[in-house]
Amino acid sequence: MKTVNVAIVGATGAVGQQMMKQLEKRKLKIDRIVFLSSSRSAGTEIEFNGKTYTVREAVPESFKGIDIALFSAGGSVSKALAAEAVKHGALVIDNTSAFRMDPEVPLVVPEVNKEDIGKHKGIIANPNCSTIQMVCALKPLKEQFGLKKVIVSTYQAVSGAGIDAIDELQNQAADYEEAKTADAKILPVKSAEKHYPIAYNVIPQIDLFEDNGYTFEEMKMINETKKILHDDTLQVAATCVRLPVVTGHSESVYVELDGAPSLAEFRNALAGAPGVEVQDDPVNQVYPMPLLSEGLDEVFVGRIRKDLDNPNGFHLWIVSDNLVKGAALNSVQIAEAFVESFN
Ligand code: NAP
Ligand code: 3JM
Repeated sequence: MKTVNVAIVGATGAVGQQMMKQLEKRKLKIDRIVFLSSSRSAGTEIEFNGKTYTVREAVPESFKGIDIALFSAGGSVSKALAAEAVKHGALVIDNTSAFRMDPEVPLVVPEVNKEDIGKHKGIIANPNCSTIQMVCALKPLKEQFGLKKVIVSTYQAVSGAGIDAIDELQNQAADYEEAKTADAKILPVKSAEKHYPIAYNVIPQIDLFEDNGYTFEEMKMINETKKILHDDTLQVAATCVRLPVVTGHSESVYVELDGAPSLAEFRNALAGAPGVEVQDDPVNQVYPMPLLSEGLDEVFVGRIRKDLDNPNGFHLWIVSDNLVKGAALNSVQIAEAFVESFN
């Protein structure tokens, strides 16, 4: 495989740190790597592959000589700097929602729509974490049985909202009585008017509300799923909820298929899907959970059941590490596929 020069924008963040771990353990051959952040962390040192590197402030010139720029510093940073990176000849793999629905920008989960990488014009978008794990399971169902409708409720970890949200949960978690009056500044959304404690709580809001009553996180799941599966007619509804879990998003998903497979046929389709592992043995209490998925690459699927009323309906439970397959691993897989097949 060709050797590449890589930049990580947002290297000091929850996603950036996981990107470094993925690059350390996977197959992309790196010649030069630069670690970029805001001016706040510029000058601090980080370890990568046994060497010490100084974090630099991300500026347009940071991308000189860079082949692949992995962005995860928020949408405003991507909007300000992605075009600069492209101007310097880099391929941008963007982890934010800034460009995901841009028709010129492929939105890619390699196990699902790797071929879309070839359509890029300088930027490839990495989908939202909750979307990624869901489409990995939906793809084989769509291919084998046809997919008509998806209704999902998510149970999302605080690490999806960054390092400050992890700190907020851990600081509040010390005492139940204290949590009721806890100082909440980050969740549900830093920029929102009101904040609520997440310790000992469940918050049915991720990101800001849109005029239609859905949150932006819910609309991301709805629109991104249709784009990745190339199906505008697919019916999708989502309810996104934040839980006091550090890492690992869970999802309860109802699917309505065109066909009416047996439970065994449905399960086999999932078991054969790339990146998916079926963990489904209710008699022995085997099912996916966030604590068991932490640090792992797979999308875990369990609690597979036929709907009791609709022969075309099935229920499933999907869990994956939101910082691994939901963010860093997926971005690094896109980079690997790009270098291997599309460069
Ligand atoms: P985080 O832990 O809060 O880290 C934010 C990172 O962005 C830090 O490295 C920070 O640097 C850097 N940053 C902030 N402002 C910057 C600026 N003006 N210029 C350059 N760097 C800047 O957040 P995170 O969880 O890693 O998430 C970062 C972003 O990734 C999110 O906003 C979201 O858009 C995206 N994300 C995507 C997924 C996904 O599902 N694909 C999941 C989670 C997050 P300092 O250390 O200097 O502050
Ligand atoms: C901004 O769990 C989460 O909050 C989702 C991750 C996230 C995103 C995203 O990837 O969609 C956190 C903060 C964004 C965004 O819109 O880029």
